[in-house]
Amino acid sequence: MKLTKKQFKQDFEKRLTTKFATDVEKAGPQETLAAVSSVIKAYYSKIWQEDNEYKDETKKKQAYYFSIEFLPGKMLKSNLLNLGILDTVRESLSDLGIDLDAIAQIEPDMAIGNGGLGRLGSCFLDSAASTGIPLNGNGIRYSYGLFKQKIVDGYQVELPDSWLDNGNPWEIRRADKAVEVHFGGEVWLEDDGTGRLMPHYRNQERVLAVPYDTPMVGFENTTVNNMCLWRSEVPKDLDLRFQNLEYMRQTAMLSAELYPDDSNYDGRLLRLKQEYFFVSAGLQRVINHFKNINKVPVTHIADFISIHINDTHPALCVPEFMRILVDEFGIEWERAWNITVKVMSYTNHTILSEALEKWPEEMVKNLLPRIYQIILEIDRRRTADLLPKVGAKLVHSTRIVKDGQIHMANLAIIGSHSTNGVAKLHSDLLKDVELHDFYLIYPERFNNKTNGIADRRWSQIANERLSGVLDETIGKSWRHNLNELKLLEAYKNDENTLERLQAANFDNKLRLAEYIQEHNGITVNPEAIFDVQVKRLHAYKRQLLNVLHILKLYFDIKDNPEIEMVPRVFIFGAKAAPGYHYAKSIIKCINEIANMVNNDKDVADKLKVVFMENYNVSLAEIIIPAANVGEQISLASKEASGTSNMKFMLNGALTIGTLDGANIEIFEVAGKGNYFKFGLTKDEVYEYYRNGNYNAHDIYEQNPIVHRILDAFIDGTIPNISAEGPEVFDSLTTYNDEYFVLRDFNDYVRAQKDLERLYKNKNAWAQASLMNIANVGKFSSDRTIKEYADDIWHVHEKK
Ligand code: 26W
Repeated sequence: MKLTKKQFKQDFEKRLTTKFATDVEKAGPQETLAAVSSVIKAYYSKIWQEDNEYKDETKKKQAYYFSIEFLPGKMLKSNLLNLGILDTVRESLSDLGIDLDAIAQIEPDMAIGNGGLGRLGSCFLDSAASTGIPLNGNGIRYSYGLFKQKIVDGYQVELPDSWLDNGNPWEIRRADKAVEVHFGGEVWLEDDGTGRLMPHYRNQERVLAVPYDTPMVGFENTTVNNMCLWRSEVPKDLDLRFQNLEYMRQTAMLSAELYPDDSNYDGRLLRLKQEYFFVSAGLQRVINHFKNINKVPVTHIADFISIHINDTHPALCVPEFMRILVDEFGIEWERAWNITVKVMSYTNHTILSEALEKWPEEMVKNLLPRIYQIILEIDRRRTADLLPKVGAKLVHSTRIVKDGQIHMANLAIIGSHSTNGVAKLHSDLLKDVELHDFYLIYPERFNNKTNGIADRRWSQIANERLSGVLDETIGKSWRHNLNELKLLEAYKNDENTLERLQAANFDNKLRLAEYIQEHNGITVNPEAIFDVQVKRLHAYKRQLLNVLHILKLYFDIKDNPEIEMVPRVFIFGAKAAPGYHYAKSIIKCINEIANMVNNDKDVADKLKVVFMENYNVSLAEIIIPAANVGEQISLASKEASGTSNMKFMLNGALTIGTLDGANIEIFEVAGKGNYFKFGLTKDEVYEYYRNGNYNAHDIYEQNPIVHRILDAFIDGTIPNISAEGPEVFDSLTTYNDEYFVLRDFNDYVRAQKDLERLYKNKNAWAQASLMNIANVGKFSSDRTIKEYADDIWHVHEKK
């Protein structure tokens, strides 16, 4: 949009008066932020309204991304950038003595997700809007987002994230579009007089679902899509029988809290309730909208909408859509089923069995009696249909209802026309191993969609220094099309460019060093290698492998304080699920090792270990641009894709990583010599599983370096871990090291040495860094979302 400084200042000052009865001089930072946000909202609202009209008039097909998590982070700068007014607004505010970045910093992170899954959803919504693809989000407006992490005595402590305290300037509450969602009670079927069985209900609990719309503003275009988040409330005309405090509390609780676990299936009733709540409300709204806009029968709905099931949490979309078609529109079962399968598609994000959702039949039956009947009927018909075609064995292994449980992944695969993994390796594993039986039955449904990132946030917003250098070197086309970064390759031997790229990184390191000084009280040397591992804490991600390597370096120094070593700063950011005891123990160990290393005179500034509290999207925006090295060291086959790996690459960090998830594709395009690969391959891992011949204790006994490092956990070398040390030690020895940390240790150390060697050669390192940036184009989520739109949803870009 076009905006002059004069206009903005006028709008801003007026808003301070009309909304807050104050002025530039007297306004506090919260008021300033609120007034700026409110002005910006007015700017995009017009575009939003027009785009909605365009969508309604053209009736073009739209896709809906159902996800129990989103992780957008802060919105102010992203909205400014996308509207094309970031510089104008920054300068205008500066004229008024206001620092935009300081104001932007106090906006709370919208943290209604845990990690990769939610962040991917937000990258997709950003990219869809930016490429003109009609894709809308559907989720839950949790009053409390992901907990705030505090480190106390080295331990993680969880504090509530009440992000709505100062209101949310971006959202619009749409009370007129509220719908009801029903739970429990009894259901029975009666002939409606025409021979059709219709459901009748008694004693159902009613919950009001109120949508809050947050605009997803496209990058310098006219598209504004919607992220619809549902809040649970008590219906105003509540049946007296339910008019009690406990019920009211429960109803309000539905959208109160995000489940802070992204690794383990949690079979709690409230979670199942949340899943049905946003699925039912979302589908009702989508179908209501379809009815209002299109004057065609609902049997044509597959030509107008597409529903995406992001992991299994929204898998109830399948039976709920069937319920609406069959019960509410009176569509015959087989026909309804064909429509449902056409409309639905599903993404799998993990092969970890402990994360696979299954719900006890009794629970589903009691909470969602009609949905339960429909699931049984789907399962019954499918079994009858397939038995003669594929045989009992395959039918049984892929059944939805089995052993008293409802298998949500099975429901999602069977009830949709597309199942995809999130990186090549992961999708292959789904076909060949994890979902092989499904693949045999429905081969045409399986496909890969390698993840991507909203590159504008991770470069243009998070790394303005680098962005500036890129503009000066290759022009600005890369800001619209990340593939244009390829132009940078021509400067691989241009010393001036290499120097300026490194200088940008150095400035970001200074910024991070300052942050670390302020928040951790640790002085770090900006000349050191900034070696970063930021992601949720999970055993399979192997933060522990990183830790063992740090201890190796530490002992190298202790043995020989004069040893030559490129100084390193190891930086961690990680939240552990509150109930994940082992992960919390690792955090404690990291913090105690940090204390030990950072305060050891022998170490001087050769080694620093920093655990950064409360890792979230905003912190990532400070850390990643300052990294030299990104650690992507999960056990091969376990990390479905990873997406921070792509953010590091975009920011010019080199990856040290295993052949897992999207690392493989990153290595492919980064080119030899520009990354550090180590460790078992997925085939070697599976070979160990087949043979059962991995023996971690042998490694401990036979490798003196490993022996000494592990002993440090139990012999008092590392202080203050009398409970956690033995736990970690035992996990690696007695319990045979589930994620092959010891098996990969030697090769990891080797790769780390290669890395150090390259870093000593400033020019060669800068070249490798440049090659990472130049080849990151594939990992823009603009590319990913186009693939979903073309191959799965069949929705089209606005021209
Ligand atoms: C039921 C609890 C639960 C909650 C969330 C189980 C599993 C999940 C997610 C599937 C976990 C997740 O976030 N997976 C990550 O998804 C990213 C986006 O595709 C990938 O990049 C990560 O590799 C994958 O771990």
